Amino acid sequence: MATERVVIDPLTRIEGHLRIELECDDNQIKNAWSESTQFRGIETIVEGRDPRDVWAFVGRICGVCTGTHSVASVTAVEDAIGSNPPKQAQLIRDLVMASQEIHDHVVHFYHLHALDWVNVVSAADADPAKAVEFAKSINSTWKGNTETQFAKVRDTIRGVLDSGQLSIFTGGYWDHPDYRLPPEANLMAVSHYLDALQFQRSIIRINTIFGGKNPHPNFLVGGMACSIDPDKSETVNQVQLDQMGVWVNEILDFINGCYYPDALAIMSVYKDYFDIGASSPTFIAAGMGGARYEGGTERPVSSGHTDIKGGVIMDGDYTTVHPLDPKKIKEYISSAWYTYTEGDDAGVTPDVGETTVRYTGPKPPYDWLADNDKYTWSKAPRYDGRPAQVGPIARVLVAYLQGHPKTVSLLNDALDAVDVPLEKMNSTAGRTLARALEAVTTADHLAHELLPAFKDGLRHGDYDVFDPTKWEPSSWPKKASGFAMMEVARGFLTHWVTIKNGKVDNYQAVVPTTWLAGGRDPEGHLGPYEAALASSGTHPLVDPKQPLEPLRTIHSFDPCMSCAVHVFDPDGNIQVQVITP
Ligand code: NFE
Ligand code: MG
Repeated sequence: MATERVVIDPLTRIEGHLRIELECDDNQIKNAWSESTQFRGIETIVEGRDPRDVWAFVGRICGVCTGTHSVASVTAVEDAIGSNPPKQAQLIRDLVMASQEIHDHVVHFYHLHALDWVNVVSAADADPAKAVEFAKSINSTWKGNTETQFAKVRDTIRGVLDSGQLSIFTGGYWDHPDYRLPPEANLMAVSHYLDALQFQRSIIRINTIFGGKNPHPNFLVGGMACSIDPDKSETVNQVQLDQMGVWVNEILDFINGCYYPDALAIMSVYKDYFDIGASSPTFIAAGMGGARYEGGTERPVSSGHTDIKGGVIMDGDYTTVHPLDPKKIKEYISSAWYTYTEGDDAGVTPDVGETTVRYTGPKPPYDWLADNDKYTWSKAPRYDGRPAQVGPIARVLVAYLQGHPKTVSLLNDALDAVDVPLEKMNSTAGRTLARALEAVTTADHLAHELLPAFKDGLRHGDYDVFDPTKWEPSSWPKKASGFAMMEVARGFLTHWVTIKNGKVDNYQAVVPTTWLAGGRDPEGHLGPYEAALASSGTHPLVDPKQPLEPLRTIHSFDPCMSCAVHVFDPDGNIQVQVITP
């Protein structure tokens, strides 16, 4: 069979603009290109500005992982100027980041990824009583698992189908032959999809309390902008802390009783996806999810999971975790529309990174980008020359290999339940399962470590949330540089700042989705999205008009192109142009 070119553009149920070009043969993907078609350039916007303002600009890199870039920014600036935020301020940032991560994982699983596995149309045929039985059989303890609720959802779905307008479910590949769940499982999952809409709206109010609003909460170089005192009406006080306790309990109920059992059960049904979508076998994590990590290897972790260190799993060797050395990070642009003073095949470390745009692609509309060396706005970060996977899968593997008790016991149980070995976590199903598993450990950390530590500080009268000693630029050196390492929902995030005479001289963000969605490097290594689709040569694509299988694999990374880069056309020689749901 002749090689067939397939373009998926836009790939939807993600944040931002992603185009995937594929070459397929015999219903299998043989080559793939990950193309970010939107330029944003926020790194250049902050040059010349007051470093204390940068958090507000870079926070707008993304509305999905909202707040993460702001926390990375204030941390990098504090590293540069030598500011030390008080412990309570650090704990507030950790609470905000942990809530954000849980929120993000739930939105991803139910609203962005679940419909790759769950068939909404089939749910119309379900028996609500049997759906309750199904929920019990997978150990789902969620309060929404009632016959009344399931009947209501089923009737709503029937009504929507009868109307002929599928609303938020329009454009799904509902007659694709590879939807495998029974109607009752589909009904339960759609019901949980709707519950998750309420849940994510409710729990993120933790961030509105500490950050004043959400998305884009307020932050502050040297601490936090919210004052705290349990006894005052105008500050974060006891009433709000009690309310937060209620939301944290909701988080535990939903994650442990709904999200995790759903993800485990669904991935068990699609077990062959542990053999599909293996990607770059190097994994980077600065530590565990739900915690913030300061500075370099030489500096201690300020708070959070102090028992887990940053680490790198190299080249698929699951026996050793190497120390994480941020000096080994370089960004390449040989496949991206930028230029470097040293030449476009150079690798540049982010402390002296360059963001010089040079678009050399075709004038839109275009048919096919991959014939050009440069085909994306996303740079290609490499660790010691290697493409690397970041995100829940990297964090879970690094924590597991370092013996983090909760991760070890959960992952061992999960691997037993689906009956696959550890190495198979490098797969489409593995990434999805790891994200759910991490939601459990982060919820546990939030409820049982972070919130109690914060309240304990209050009990001892510790209301201090700001270090004023380095606020005035006159207290800074003439030239300073700093960086921050974080773990955010999609993975390993670093921000790098150079300050000269009180202004930002250079700013670089090396972002999880840039690690994952970047294209080829000068050595020809594929980026992780590309490798997941193309490196095996056997990734299925049964019907190019309904590219459900590559969608499952790309969604398993939880793409956010707005973060990654901080026009398309349906005509021409392409055999299939697909608009995805
Ligand atoms: Ni826009 Fe982000 C996260 C960051 S990802 S979502 O999580 O940083 O690349
Ligand atoms: Mg960048």
